Amino acid sequence: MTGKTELSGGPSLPQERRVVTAVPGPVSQELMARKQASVANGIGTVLPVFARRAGGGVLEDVDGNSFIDFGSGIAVTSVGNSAEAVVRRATEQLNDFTHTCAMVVPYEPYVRVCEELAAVTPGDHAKKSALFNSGAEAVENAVKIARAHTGRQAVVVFDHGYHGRTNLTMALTSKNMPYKHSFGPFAPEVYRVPVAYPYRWLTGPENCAEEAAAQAIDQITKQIGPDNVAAIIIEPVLGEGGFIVPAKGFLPRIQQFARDNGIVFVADEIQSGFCRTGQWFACEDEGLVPDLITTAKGIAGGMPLAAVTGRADIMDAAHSGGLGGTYGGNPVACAAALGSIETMRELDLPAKARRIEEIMKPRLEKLAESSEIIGDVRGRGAMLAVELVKPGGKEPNPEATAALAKACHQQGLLVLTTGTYGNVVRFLPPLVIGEDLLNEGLDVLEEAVAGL
Ligand code: PLZ
Repeated sequence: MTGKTELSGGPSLPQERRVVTAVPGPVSQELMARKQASVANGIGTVLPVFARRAGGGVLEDVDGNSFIDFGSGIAVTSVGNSAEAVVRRATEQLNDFTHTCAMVVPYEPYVRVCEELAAVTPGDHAKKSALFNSGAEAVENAVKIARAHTGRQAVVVFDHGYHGRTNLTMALTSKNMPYKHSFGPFAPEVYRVPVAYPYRWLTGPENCAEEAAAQAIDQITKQIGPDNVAAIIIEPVLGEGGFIVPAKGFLPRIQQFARDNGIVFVADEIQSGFCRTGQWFACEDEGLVPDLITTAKGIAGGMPLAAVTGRADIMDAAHSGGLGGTYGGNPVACAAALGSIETMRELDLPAKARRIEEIMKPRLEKLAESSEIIGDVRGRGAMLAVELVKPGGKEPNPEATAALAKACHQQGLLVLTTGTYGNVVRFLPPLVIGEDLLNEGLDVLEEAVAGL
């Protein structure tokens, strides 16, 4: 159909769920034995099958099983695992050159990605960007830039926040297991304050935004002193913390406080950005224009690329030569990003994400009505989740969550869990997934919930 080879994960890959062996099958089991012998234990596995091809809405394993993909490699392959424009542009770039080091000899695709970032991120002020390899690296650099700009040191983050696994970003990340345990000491001058988590706010969701903002601002004021704060960093939808959508009004209040006190407001859109929530960036939902925005994951269709984008005067606070890295803004990754952004525009992926919500959310809500262990359904666009609790209350139910994920995996549906309490099943389908597959995935989920 497309002239692509058999092994391509592109459009030639059958868009179907197919379970032909036990999960994991024999070939995956053999590979797993080799993994255990040669790969460090610290590198975990969610679904113990080995990938052979992936694309559209499916992932095919080495035993010939085909899974409906509700994970997108953790919100990365929004355009699919081998989108045509990504493959074409990255291949052309591979043929031209793989690397010069952007700090040694620059190249046009790097500049073009920064121009695109200025165009697609919120706000029409003058913007600049710097490119890196991973989300954690982008967050670290946002902190460096904010410190250079303000001449201050303290960084404020939130309960349930996740920002990465490097030393500084471990300090910014809230959850001990598995991210921090035994890996300290952590970077200093990091302070954590409450976030407006409606489902678990003690006085109920109604006053959550106001009370949480008041508490956060009070703690910053009393415990740190706003004059000492370089940056406030928040995920507009908290990803690893459990797909928590802060109660409406919370984010604008925090941003206003930052503005009033000369603090750089950083939106970490590494998971929520690039069309995932039905808008180009999740912070647009409440009309926020962050000073800096960190992106990665969805930006480049699976190639490693990350960015800090923001107000030109803040971005320029770091001295010449003060930012960089050998591979940051690799030309092949930049070409892939241009293909990814082109695909997002051409296919109107924000609209696709909204359509996914339209299909999924009512079915998830109906499922929650019929099940006493689904306590909450939340999220926006194609960043949706259910929070599982013990019957009759709100006590987190990580056991049922793990069992549910496993039951889905056995039936050929790849889902991921998340959450501070390990009790959230999250849904992050590629935005290009077919509606039939989406519905079939929901069928599998419903049966799995019924069978718990
Ligand atoms: N900020 C908001 O979601 C990465 C983590 C997976 P890197 N989230 C997935 C895992 O278990 O390691 C993430 C994020 C937000 C920063 C990061 C970090 O991005 O590209 O993984 O470094």
